[in-house]
Amino acid sequence: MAELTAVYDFTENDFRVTPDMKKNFDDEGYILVRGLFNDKEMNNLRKVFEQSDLVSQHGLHVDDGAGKKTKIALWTHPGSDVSGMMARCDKVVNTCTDLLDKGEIYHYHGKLLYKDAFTGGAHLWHQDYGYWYRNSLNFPDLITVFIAIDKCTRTNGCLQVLPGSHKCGRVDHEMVTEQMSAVSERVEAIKKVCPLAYAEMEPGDALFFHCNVLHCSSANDSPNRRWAYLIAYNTKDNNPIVPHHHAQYTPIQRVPNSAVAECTNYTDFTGKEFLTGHESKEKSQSGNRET
Ligand SMILES: O=C(O)CCC(=O)C(=O)O
Repeated sequence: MAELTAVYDFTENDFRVTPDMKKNFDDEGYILVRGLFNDKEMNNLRKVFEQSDLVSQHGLHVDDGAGKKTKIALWTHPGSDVSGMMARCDKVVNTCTDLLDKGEIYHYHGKLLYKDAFTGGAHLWHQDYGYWYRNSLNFPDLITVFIAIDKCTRTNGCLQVLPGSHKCGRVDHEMVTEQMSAVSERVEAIKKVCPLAYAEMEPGDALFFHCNVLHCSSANDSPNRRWAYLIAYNTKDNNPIVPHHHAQYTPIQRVPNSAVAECTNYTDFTGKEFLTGHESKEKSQSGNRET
């Protein structure tokens, strides 16, 4: 089984999206940037997720259909805690803007996916646009950055992707227990021409991927936690027709990269607007579950 090949190292002072990175993104649907966030920045982020009441107050558990739960906390706007600074900082926003290349982007939502040791559930094969499409977004002009909080390996349920699958366009999805899943016959057919690759990552690595890339992750049967912070951006020109549980166009209040390490707000989540269990159930009933 392959590993990702479009891999770059973050360089502190001169990092930018190069023509090679852009070509990789267009051809493969992703790039992996090693060390986008350093240890100091990641330790600062961990304080938000580990020492505040974010998980206990806002965490939701979704059945993965195999006896385990996928666990998620999801919010609409970035806010001004450390996770918000990450979502608003230049190195993330510029990279997403340049890779997508569709003009101004805005924060569509952020989420913590906390896959705990032995108990963390699977994410079934899907495209993010497979369900975001149902949020009245006309174009697949969205990008996600997956930031590894813990080491992500095959044994603790790292992301698995089908590079190049974004070129298939949006494929049909259906509800499987409580998750939206791409139709399995089509996934198996696409795997033959877009072979599966594992996104093994170190803490601070960031995977930028297009919203039509097919991806999944397996359950965590290992003794090692696998938490990840995912930030989704939509384009201003693709503002949803119908307001819903993710953000309408809202300009990003940009901050310099230094704001991530300097931020000392770990507990004030003013403005984030968390998805509640009630809203989540409603989405599920309309076939639009966020996982
Ligand atoms: O974190 C994971 O393992 C998968 C997350 C994912 O696929 C998603 O949120 O769309």
